[in-house]
Amino acid sequence: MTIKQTLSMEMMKQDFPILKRLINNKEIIYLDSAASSQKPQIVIDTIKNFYENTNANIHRGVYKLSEEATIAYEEAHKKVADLINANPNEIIFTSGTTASINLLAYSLGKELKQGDEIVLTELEHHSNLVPWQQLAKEKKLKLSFIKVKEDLTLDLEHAKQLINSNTKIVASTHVSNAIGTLIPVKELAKLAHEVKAYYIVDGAQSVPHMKVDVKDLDVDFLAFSGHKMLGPTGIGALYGKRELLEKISPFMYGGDMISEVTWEDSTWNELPMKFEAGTPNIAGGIGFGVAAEYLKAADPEKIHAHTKDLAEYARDRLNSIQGVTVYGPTNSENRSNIVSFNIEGIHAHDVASILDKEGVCVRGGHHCAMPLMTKLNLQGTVRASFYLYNSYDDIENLVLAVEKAKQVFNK
Ligand code: C6P
Repeated sequence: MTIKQTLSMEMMKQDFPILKRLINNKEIIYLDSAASSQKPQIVIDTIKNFYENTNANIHRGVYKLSEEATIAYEEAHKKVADLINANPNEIIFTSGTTASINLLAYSLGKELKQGDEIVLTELEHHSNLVPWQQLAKEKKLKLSFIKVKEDLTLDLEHAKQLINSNTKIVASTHVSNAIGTLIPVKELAKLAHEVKAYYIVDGAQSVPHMKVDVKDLDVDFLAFSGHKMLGPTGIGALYGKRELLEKISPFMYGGDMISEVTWEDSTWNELPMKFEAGTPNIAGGIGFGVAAEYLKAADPEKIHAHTKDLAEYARDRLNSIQGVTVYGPTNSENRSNIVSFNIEGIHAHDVASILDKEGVCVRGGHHCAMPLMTKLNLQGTVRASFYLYNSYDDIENLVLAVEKAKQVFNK
């Protein structure tokens, strides 16, 4: 099976077998791709085919199966690199965004000393907050947060005040998974580099949805997850500029990441193996590569335009329902594919459960962004997130399900 070029978004849905399934005799309206996306047939087939025809460990055997597995795994790095305009040796396969950020907190953390500063934003997912928070506690570093303004966009003036000559790391998400705000990462990269700090981007919600060019954005590190971008679970990537990956310490020690080992000491393998200790998720990596290739063929700019159109339409439709509050930046330019909302008087979890009965899959809760929810004085929100297989019909179903939830709760 080959990847189709320039797919129309409507045709795309046919590539996702799970979307043909009926639950309670209803078509699945899948609006939770920010949590995890569905997988196209070609990714599913690639993984099955690997286990049926190629399965062997990589970088070890001299026999045919191992050679083929090694080539496919290395090609997968190239496919993922191509999607973000990186070089294949700048792509480290990890188990996902969380693992990539923890790797950085460990490896960069070794360079930091008491009094150094880390700057994050108030929009971070726990994965890009807790590793830095714990590092700061351990090493007595100063941790500060760039504020979110009233209009729910990032306060760049505040960023300028916080980032100073003691700042060693600036880390931000690219898109808020909780309220959908787009972050001006190019500007933050400039501010970080002016003081010679590293700039790290959590791309979990951007790489699946838009053109992310690491050279153009000039980010030092970018973390993202395969399962949110049509790939399998348990695989993701850390991009790092080559000279930085060469400089920093490995995170895990063991097989495959070494060059030479004596009883006393060891030297490290070349990139990306230096950071890929042990037998990796080979089938997952190969599936991830095919997912990246599929996304590139579908065109990230078109995906962004499509999902943003859907999100804007959903906002309008939801805003027209009495008792519904939609959150997110007031200016559409700063919004993405994510629409967060509440129905007055109904807990987000209850809304999500009723929507489920109508076949509509959404997430309700704090979205792993508890400090942000506290700041916004919210217990949680209902979140609909759109992807390339969604359509305007899905939004009409969402709206009907929201009306139903209001009826059930007499609102
Ligand atoms: N957000 C959501 O429903 P992992 O779990 O490692 O693949 O991704 C973590 C992560 C990091 N950063 C951002 C911005 C994210 O959105 C996520 C995952 C999911 O919003 C699950 S909490």
